[in-house]
Amino acid sequence: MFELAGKRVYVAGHGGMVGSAIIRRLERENCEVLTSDRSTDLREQAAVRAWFNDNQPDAVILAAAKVGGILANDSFPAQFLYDNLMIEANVIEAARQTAVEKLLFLGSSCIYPKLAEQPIRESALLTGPLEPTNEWYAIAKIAGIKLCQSYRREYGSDFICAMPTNLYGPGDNFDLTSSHVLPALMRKAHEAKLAEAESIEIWGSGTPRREFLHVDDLADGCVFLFKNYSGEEHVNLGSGSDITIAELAEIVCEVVGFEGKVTADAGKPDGTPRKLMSGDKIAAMGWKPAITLRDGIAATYDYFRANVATEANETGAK
Ligand code: GFB
Repeated sequence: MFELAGKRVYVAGHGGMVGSAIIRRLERENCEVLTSDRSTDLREQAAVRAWFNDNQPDAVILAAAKVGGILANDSFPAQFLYDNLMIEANVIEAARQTAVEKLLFLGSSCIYPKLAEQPIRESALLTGPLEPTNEWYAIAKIAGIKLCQSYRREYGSDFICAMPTNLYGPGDNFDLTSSHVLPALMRKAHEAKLAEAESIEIWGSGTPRREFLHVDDLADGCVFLFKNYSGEEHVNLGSGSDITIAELAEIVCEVVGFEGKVTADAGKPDGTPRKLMSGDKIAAMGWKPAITLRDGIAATYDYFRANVATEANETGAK
């Protein structure tokens, strides 16, 4: 439905894990990719308007966001709400003002009620209370969906929304205080292996279930939707299966080669008990993910070792 070839496509958030994966994927589309540098603060309306007026993109993929794991979400509620509201409002409005032909907004599976029926269908949005640890981020993302829907209704803008599940892959944040679970466990297992430690600690009980999608699959799904979907309802983008955090820790330890124990820190939050999304809607359109969790974790570990694990870590190994 939408031809990307020959188009000027602005990827907002190109420096992040998602934005950089989308740029890698767009290399196969024969389009011109535009990015903005740090001098354009997407939270500042005037700066965003000026960038759009100067660059006149035909299409926009809005992957810029303040993101983080459960602790970061819980610790910085104002930043997660304000930054994300401002980024999405500024980019979406500037896209309308400059007559952008198509825009894709990226949300998050945390928009759904904490106790939503599983697997979670798109229609579960706004049917129940949110998970408290990330309701600030969730409300900002729900506002982004509603902006796209309202612009579609009022202005006829072809703005669509994708809801990714928990993502991981190259370019992820491996900082133990602000990251999501998968990169955190990878770093813990890697450092424990080097230090010949007896155990690593996971947060919470280890029983929550999460669905993980490799960011290259996410990027492929986004480009698929960009080309093939035009509708008001957001579309889930996931892998279709979930595992417990304890099971995830086991796989990560196997891939990393850490053979010690995994212990649980019950003082840390579990968050939502389960978050498996239904992928029926995008599957019916003809898209499915390609990267298995184990392969994706192995590839991410290669990335971690090459780009994140410091020389000091490696030479510290016995
Ligand atoms: O990935 P994560 O931080 O985010 O945590 P959420 C997932 C689960 O892993 C929680 C547990 O039950 C954590 O308690 N966990 C165990 C750990 N060990 C660790 C660890 O070392 N680090 C981290 N970070 N978790 C986020 C939301 O929720 O998901 C965001 O806060 C966003 O808003 C994102 O939606 C996709 O899945 O709980």
